[in-house]
Amino acid sequence: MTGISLFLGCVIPNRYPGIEIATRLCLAKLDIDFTDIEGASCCPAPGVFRSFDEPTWLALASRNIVLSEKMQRDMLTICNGCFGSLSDANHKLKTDPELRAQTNTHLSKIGKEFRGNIEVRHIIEYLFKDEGVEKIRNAVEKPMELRIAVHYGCHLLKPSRDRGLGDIERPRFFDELVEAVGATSVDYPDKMECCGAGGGMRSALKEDSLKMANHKLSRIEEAGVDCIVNACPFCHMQLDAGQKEIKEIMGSEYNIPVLHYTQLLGLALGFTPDMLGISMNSTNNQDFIEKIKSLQEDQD
Ligand code: 9S8
Ligand code: 9S8
Ligand code: COM
Repeated sequence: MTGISLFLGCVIPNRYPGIEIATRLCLAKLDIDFTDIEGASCCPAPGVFRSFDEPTWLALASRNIVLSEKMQRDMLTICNGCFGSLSDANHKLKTDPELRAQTNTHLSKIGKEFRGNIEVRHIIEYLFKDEGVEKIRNAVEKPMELRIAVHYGCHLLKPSRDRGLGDIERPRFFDELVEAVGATSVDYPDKMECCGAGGGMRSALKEDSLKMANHKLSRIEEAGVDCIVNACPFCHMQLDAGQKEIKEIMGSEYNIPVLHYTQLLGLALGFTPDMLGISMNSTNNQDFIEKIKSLQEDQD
């Protein structure tokens, strides 16, 4: 199999296009062969579709997988939700002949068939396993000497029996990728807790969902970091736009910058904050942008 296909999902192209640009710039700079998936739809979001109707979830997810099968490329996701949905669907359809036959009946109406011959990947485990920390470290042009709170999010690691990513209570692979760019991953209490957005929480129970984000943000604030780094646009939105909403609803005030890993990596690979759309966040910390610029200039 040569190369990968890039699955963008919904939130990144629509809400945080800077993350899409950052991903494209990083993949190209690392010489990773990637291509777009023409005609891809929503994965669909696991917390919503899978919870309501499994056959519909599998039909929609398998249609996306088949588009990548046609190109003979593994699928690269840059969102925990997309990874959870597509890799779980792929796994189920590969291992359950009955579900596969049912799903293929739906797919046949649009002239498609699930074959089960590709893998679904998440950019963090992909960079860690297939590219390696050493390659990232060697590619860094502007070490990002920042103190960082890493937020894994839930669907990257769970269900753990299917993910095979080792210790899910104290994982290290994401932290190692963060440290490869010259940063320090700062430990903080309740690091593995959910951001509160997933499973439809952010849409259905906004206040409860923000309570969870508030708890997480307060722990991160106490740890004293320059920014939060995540690998999921839902977590990104919750922790970024959520800071404004928390201020309005609960009064707690934060000003913690939030980056997707591809934006952090992009900075270390020499792209400017503007090129990576970092100021398109809701929580816009000008001091942070200045700090990055001066870190980048020092190394010129
Ligand atoms: S697609 Fe539609 S809503 Fe979303 S971003 Fe990630 S999960 Fe898949
Ligand atoms: S954490 Fe819990 S379910 Fe999830 S992955 Fe992204 S959103 Fe935040
Ligand atoms: C969270 C995805 S990343 S969902 O809200 O659970 O579908």
